[in-house]
Amino acid sequence: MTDFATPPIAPFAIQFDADAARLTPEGPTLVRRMSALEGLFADHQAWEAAVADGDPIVYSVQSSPVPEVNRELPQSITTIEPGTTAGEFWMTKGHQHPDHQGEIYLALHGTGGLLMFDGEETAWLDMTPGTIGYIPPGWAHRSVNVGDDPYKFLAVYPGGAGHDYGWVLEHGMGNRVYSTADGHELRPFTARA
Ligand code: PAN
Ligand code: ZN
Repeated sequence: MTDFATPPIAPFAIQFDADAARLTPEGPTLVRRMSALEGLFADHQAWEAAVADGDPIVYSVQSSPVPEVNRELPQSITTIEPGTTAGEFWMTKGHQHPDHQGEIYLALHGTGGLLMFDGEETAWLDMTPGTIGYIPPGWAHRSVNVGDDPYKFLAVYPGGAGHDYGWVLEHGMGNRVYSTADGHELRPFTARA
């Protein structure tokens, strides 16, 4: 067998229940409430009001037990609750992988979108069940729930890629995603007010 500096984990099976949007065996689950999204919505006062009004869960991420280390390939299922803050759809924080590596998302439930930004150009993919969104190396990425139901997707990513959230706070994502009478609309990024 190849001599790795850090020995890989042993082969094992993961049960993927698409209906329940669950991976078994389960690894850690991360819950992000509104207070964790400071500085991300355009309307800071509306964000503060939502934190004061029960600090709702915006999204959760359930992982399999594959570790986030170099050469391993972890998976997770993210569930974004439906909602808006001053018209801006609820979303993930968004991040850049410091070690620029690609990632795939498979949409499972609901109606979402995958917003990507490489520092100059923005890309948007509509995500409905069955869509695989491909995130190329070097593109920061954020998921947005643009529907009335929870939006759920599976992510598979290189374990050593890392997650840089500061990059998105500093550079934004190129666009913001707002609710409109007949769906959603992307508007140019504005710093928060
Ligand atoms: C995803 C994301 C997950 C939560 O697993 O980490 O959807 O989004 P934030 O990490 O931006 O809070 C992924 O892209 N992993 O690399
Ligand atoms: Zn990622």
